Amino acid sequence: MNIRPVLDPRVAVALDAGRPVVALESTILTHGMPHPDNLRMARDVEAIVREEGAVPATVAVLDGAIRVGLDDADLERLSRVEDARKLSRADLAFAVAERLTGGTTVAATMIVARLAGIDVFATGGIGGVHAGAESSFDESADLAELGRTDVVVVCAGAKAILDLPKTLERLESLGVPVVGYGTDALPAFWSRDSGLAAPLRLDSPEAIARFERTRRAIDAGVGGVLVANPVPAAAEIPAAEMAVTIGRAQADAAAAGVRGKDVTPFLLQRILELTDGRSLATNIALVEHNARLAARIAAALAG
Ligand code: PSU
Ligand code: MN
Repeated sequence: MNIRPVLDPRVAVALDAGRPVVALESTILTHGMPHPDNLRMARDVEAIVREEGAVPATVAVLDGAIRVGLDDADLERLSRVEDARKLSRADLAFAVAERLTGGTTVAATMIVARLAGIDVFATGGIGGVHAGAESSFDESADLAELGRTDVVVVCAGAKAILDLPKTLERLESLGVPVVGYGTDALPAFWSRDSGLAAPLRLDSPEAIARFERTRRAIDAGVGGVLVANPVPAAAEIPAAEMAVTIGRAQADAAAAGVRGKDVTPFLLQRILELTDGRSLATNIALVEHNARLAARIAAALAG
């Protein structure tokens, strides 16, 4: 027996017709932002994808069903579920077998997007190698997924709470192309410039579509591409300013003994508190910006 994802009718029709579809993750909703900002963000992001002529497909697991494309009632419910799970690759089948409800991470959303036949996916920032990974071994499953699953992932770079040089090294080892969009610098989520160079650079959705078609023409099973789209200048918090806040949040996480999948949500929440909500406004702005670019890439790939 095959367990197929349940496609929203609008998503199914668009995929059948070869029209652009953009997958969206849901851990950002269940674990990345507080209610009701998370719901507003999810609605705005879907509206932006539609405005660009593509169909949004938010991915989540609801009562054990792998869903691709949620309606407003689903989004509303998911935005307030208290005990929603954070579902990465290791958790997906478990959530289905145990009929659980949860948000899918970048890794799990990539898996589901590929199963559904969706080529482009927008998120905020991917997970990566955590600071102190040389002793904790904490590396997000997002990296290995990028190495094996064929999806174009649009993000604002890796979160500056991570060890960015190590994250770039791992992506290179895994064979993942990292493309700065319109920039030579690797963006760092809240900031436009991490101080590190982006390994590759492309300047238009059409160029990204051409690159993606070329990758597939050379080899199936090429893995993901990471498109790093800098946060709009008006919403950015400069890296030097973020560094102090991030350092405090990391120290608090260590003192509280936070581990495993709780690390990322803890740090995001703590940074939100320490910046009085400014980091949240930046986070929402960059996700919306990524959704728009992802829709344009999906259109270029479909055209
Ligand atoms: N980006 C955000 N907020 C988030 C995340 C990303 O702005 O909450 C989530 C993503 O779902 C990503 C996950 O896949 O954090 C990484 O968690 P971990 O480091 O435990 O793999
Ligand atoms: Mn981890």
